[in-house]
Amino acid sequence: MDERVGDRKTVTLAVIVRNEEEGIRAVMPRVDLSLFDDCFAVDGHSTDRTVELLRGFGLRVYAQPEPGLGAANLEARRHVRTDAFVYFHPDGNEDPADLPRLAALLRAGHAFVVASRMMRGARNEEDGQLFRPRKTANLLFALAANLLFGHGGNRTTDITNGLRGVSRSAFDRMRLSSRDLTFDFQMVIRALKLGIPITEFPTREGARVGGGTHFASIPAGLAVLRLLWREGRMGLRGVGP
Ligand SMILES: Nc1nc2c(ncn2[C@@H]2O[C@H](COP(=O)(O)OP(=O)(O)OP(=O)(O)O)[C@@H](O)[C@H]2O)c(=O)[nH]1
Ligand SMILES: [Mg+2]
Repeated sequence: MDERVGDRKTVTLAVIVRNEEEGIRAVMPRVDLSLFDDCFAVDGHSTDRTVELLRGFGLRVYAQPEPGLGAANLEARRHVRTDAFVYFHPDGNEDPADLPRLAALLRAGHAFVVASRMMRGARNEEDGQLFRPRKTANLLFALAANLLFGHGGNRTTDITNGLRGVSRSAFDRMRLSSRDLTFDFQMVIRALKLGIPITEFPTREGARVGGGTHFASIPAGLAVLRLLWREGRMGLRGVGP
């Protein structure tokens, strides 16, 4: 729990997006913006109608100054004025029906809340397949992070799901620096190192609606491995200068 337990916290929705016009058309009508005290988007210089569509849904849209998913997430933090905020990606993978639960947990004072695709009751995009390389890699990285950095029973089951919320104070304590796709994993590692409780609930991952992925699996896995190495070298409780 965060400092002022019992107080009702204010929460922002931060939509993180790059070239997702089909996803936005399909997903944003199902997002209840009234759940949040503030809503905006951070766009990665989309070349399709993403920005225009988001403005049509009443969102302020900020262009990220540096490239990369992590850079977009850091830019989002600069515009948050509420106690906590939620990252949401309207490409079809994330279920807008999870947003009330995320907002409620943050309002109740939970410092870091992750929708997990890997726990009991959840569904991952590879479930139902015989070979699940992405899920297996994800679970192995989670195991490594828990063994290396977890303490006091705090643990992760899903290191990379982008649907998550965090209090502003917990986020600032994490001193995050990843500019690329490793940002989500760095958040989890820093929460483990700092003993910031990770609250998870099961989610069902949907299929991407349109467009293509921004991240190929093998380079993504290697980047995550390098991050794990760097975080290990920084010390089991170290979060950098
Ligand atoms: N602002 C911003 N958003 C990004 C950037 N890269 C990816 N995104 C968004 O982040 C979300 C996650 O990227 P995806 O390409 O869907 O990654 P993924 O979910 O692992 O891959 P899929 O299984 O294909 O959906 C999507 O909503 C993207 O539009 C970026 O550099 N800047
Ligand atoms: Mg996706």
